Amino acid sequence: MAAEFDEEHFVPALIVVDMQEDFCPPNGSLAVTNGRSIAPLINSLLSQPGLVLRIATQDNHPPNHISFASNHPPPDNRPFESFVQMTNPNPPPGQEPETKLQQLWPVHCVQDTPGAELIPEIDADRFDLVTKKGRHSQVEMYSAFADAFGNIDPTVTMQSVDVDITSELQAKGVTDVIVVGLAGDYCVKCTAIDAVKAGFRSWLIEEGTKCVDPTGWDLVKEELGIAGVSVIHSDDPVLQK
Ligand code: VGL
Ligand code: ZN
Repeated sequence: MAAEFDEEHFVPALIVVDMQEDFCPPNGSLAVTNGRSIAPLINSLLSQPGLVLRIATQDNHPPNHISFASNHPPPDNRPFESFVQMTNPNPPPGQEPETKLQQLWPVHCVQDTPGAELIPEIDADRFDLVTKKGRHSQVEMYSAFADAFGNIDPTVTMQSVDVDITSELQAKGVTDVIVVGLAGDYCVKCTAIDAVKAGFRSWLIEEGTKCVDPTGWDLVKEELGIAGVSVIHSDDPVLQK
């Protein structure tokens, strides 16, 4: 069930996902077409007075990250095409570690490199909180709520993320999370879905994102709807509150 607007209980936060140089033209190693073009809309959202928390996420990988195609031997090292198996290094107590297929990417957002920086077009001064994710070499982390295995408290054992954003949102009494940024079919999608899992109403602004593969967006929207995320336009009444 998609989120419905509840004016009586509406405490919104904005999450701006991965607006980083490596995801933007002209020089990003994993540039999303027109990625930079959504910055003005994001800045106008950031200036909305009703938000109680404005969060930025940053992909922040070590050089030996499992998602980099170049860290694997041929023939399984083709960015965008190859997959490798990864194993949950932090399985729940008493359970066998789960395995998953990991899609491979060009090297991107390496810790302490220019490609990992937020793009200067975004009004970063407005963020209350910036969180870095994907810091564990053996695990993918598309959303800042949880890694690919759904581990939601990775701060202690996995070094996957530096801030527990669920706790931060709860501490401010947030009911609704509005999600924008890059890329619509990966980190934005997973952030919006994990926000539902974490107990928030979740809204994804269609004009506030761009996809690695724009031709797949309709399918992604179906997936989002099934997961309980509401995909809205930037003129939606929810955003005027
Ligand atoms: C992302 C692929 C790999 C994203 C991050 O920000 O959507 N995509 N790492
Ligand atoms: Zn990444």
